[in-house]
Order: sequence, then C-alpha cells, then structure tokens
Amino acid sequence: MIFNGFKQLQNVDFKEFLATAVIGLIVSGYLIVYLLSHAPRLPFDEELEYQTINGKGSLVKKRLPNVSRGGKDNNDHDDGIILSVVVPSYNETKRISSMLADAIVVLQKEMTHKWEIIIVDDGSKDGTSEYCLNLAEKVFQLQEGQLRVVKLSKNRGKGGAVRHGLLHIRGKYGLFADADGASRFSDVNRLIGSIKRLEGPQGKPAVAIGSRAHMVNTDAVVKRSFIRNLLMYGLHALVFVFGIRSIKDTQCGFKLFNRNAIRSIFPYLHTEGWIFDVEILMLALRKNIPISEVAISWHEVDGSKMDLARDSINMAKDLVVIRMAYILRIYKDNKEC
Ligand SMILES: Nc1nc2c(ncn2[C@@H]2O[C@H](COP(=O)(O)OP(=O)(O)OP(=O)(O)O)[C@@H](O)[C@H]2O)c(=O)[nH]1
Ligand SMILES: *[C@@H]1O[C@H](CO)[C@@H](O)[C@H](O)[C@H]1NC(C)=O
Ligand SMILES: *[C@@H]1O[C@H](CO)[C@@H](O)[C@H](O)[C@H]1NC(C)=O
Ligand SMILES: [Mg+2]
Repeated sequence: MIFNGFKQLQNVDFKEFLATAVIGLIVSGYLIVYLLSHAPRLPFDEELEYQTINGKGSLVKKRLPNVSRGGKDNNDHDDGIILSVVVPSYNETKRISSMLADAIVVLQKEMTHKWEIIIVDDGSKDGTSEYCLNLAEKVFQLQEGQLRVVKLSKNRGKGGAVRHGLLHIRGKYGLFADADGASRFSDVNRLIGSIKRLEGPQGKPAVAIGSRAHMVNTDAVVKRSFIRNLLMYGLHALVFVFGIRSIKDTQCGFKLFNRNAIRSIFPYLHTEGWIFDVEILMLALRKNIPISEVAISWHEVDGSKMDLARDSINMAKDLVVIRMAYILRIYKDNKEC
C-alpha cells in the first residue's frame, strides 16, 4: 500500500518534471533564436541619396527612387531602364574596374543606354566610392545617372548592401553581381532569357540565378585550398539540412530578379551577412516564386573579403537562426522588416 502510493507520487513528479523540462527547453530555444535573430537597420537619411557625375564632370547628389513605387506599374522613376546592376562593394578599388569594364561593354551592346549600375559602397575604407565615380567620368565617360554610387555610412554586410541597392533600382530587372568579376557578365543574357520564360506576359514574380554547380569537378574548384573546399562541402550539407534542397548552388554572386520579385522578396529579407542568399531563396520558395538555375561561367579571383574561420561560423549560425526563426514565426514573410 504505502509502497504503491510512493510509486504513484514518483510518477506524477516525473511527469511534472518532464513537462517543465520540455516547456523550459522550448522557451529557452525561442529566447535564443529571438536574441540571435536579426533585422536590418533603417537607412540613414544620407543613404537614401546617390552620387553621380554629370555631363560637366561635377559631382551631383540626388534622392534614390523607391522600387515599390516607381516602375512599369505606376510609372514615375522608370526612365525606360531595362536592367539595373547592383554591385555590393567593400574595399574594392583593386578589383572593381575590370568587373565594371566587362559589364559596361555588354550593357552598351545589349541595351544601348537603358541600363544603370548602382555601386553600394558598404562603408569602404579605401575610397571605393570616389574611385568608381572617377572611373565613370574619366575611363568609361558615362552620362549622368548611369553609374550611381550609394555610400552606406556604416558597414552592413553583403546582404544588407544588396538589399539596399535592389530596393532602389529603376530597372525592369535587377541583377546583383560581385565586384570581383568572378562571373562573365555576358551570361546575364541567359538569365534574362530564362526569367522571361518564367514571368510570362504579365511579369509575374520570377528569379533566375547563376549556378556554378557544373564546375565542382573542374580546376576552378579543385585548385582551391583544401580547407576552403572542406568548408564549402560543410556549408552545402548544412544548407541541405536547414535551408534548401531544390537548388544546387545557393551562394553564387550573380542573381537576377524582376521588379515584382524584388518587391515580394527584399522588403522581407532579414539577413545582412554572407548567408543572405539562402534567405532570399527561402522567401522565393515560400511565396511560390519560380527560380531557374542557369549554369554560368565563373573563375576564382584573388583578394576574397571572406575571413574563412569567422565568416563560416557566422554563416552556419545564421543559417540555423533563419530556419528556426521562420518556424517560430519570429521572422515573417508577410511583414516588412
Ligand atoms: N556590402 C558588402 N559587400 C561585401 C562585404 N564583403 C565583401 N563584399 C562584397 O561581396 C562580393 C563577394 O566578395 P568576395 O570577397 O569576392 O567573396 P568570395 O570569397 O570570392 O566568395 P565567393 O565569390 O562566394 O567564393 C564582392 O562584391 C565584395 O565586395 C561586406 O562586408 N559588405
Ligand atoms: C518605399 O515605398 C514603400 C511603399 O510605398 C514604403 O513602404 C517604403 O517605406 C518606401 N521606402 C523608402 C526607403 O522610402
Ligand atoms: C578595408 O580597408 C581597411 C583600411 O585599409 C582595413 O582596415 C580593413 O581591414 C579592410 N577590410 C577588409 C575586409 O578588407
Ligand atoms: Mg568572389
């Protein structure tokens, strides 16, 4: 009798303990994800201006347009621009000029003057902004507004810079492209072709992304350091588990969106660090926006801005945080952040 009662008591205690433990775990899990979650800061007022060189060679500053207002649907800032190219740049004076040269040749040929380049200088310390404006005037001899420089007062990370740039384009399509010129710019034609098939005549949201998946067994990848490749495979595995399974190369710095895709994705993008590509693709998948992966040509360029140890740890952490934050509804895909 006494023994039985004792056993029952122990049972109740154990269940209570288990319930408390589970609740405690959920609460602390939520708290950890909440504390590690991220929202991009609002732009400072001066970051809503761009600089460009006018026909007389002097610097002018103007307000940036807003992708959610202008454009084809409610024409105000459109100016007939077909393609806007956003180049996130951090300390890029050594690498950006050949990338720009490559891009400008292709743009002039394919769409005469109906393009713009937006350099988002992410708080560079080496005068990237001034360097690019000087190139635009002296080397490329561009017209006013064709090359725009937006200077972020404080470094935000590649994701933050790309988000800021794409939210302020005039074009029908917006491409973001790395400043190192690792991809061949003319491949943009294949991305545009692909997005046109997806968007149909009404211009439904659509995304076309460059892919290097066909290159894993070629020199470009094999010749990279062992540790870099090891980290790359580790990241692929993690993306597979916590991120995205239907896309082979999520990280390529060459992605094209039509205006409606930009409006449906970028206001909701939380991540400003290196892993932002995965959140972009997760948002597209959640919103049933079609994504096509287009094989592009790509070569390794020296002078990477990535700090292998620190940045891989942050990417892994951010990846888990993104997935958990959507599950726990700390991140929402229908509320601008
Ligand atoms: N906005 C911003 N852009 C950055 C930052 N660090 C690098 N970038 C830009 O991100 C792009 C890619 O940087 P890279 O240093 O070429 O990266 P990588 O190591 O070659 O990476 P993969 O090309 O993916 O192999 C370049 O356009 C850089 O200028 C940063 O802190 N903020
Ligand atoms: C752009 O326009 C949208 C819609 O009108 C608005 O919600 C958003 O705050 C604007 N962004 C900026 C930077 O003005
Ligand atoms: C950018 O340049 C500044 C000044 O030269 C330097 O202190 C900083 O470490 C550089 N950052 C990167 C990521 O190269
Ligand atoms: Mg690169």
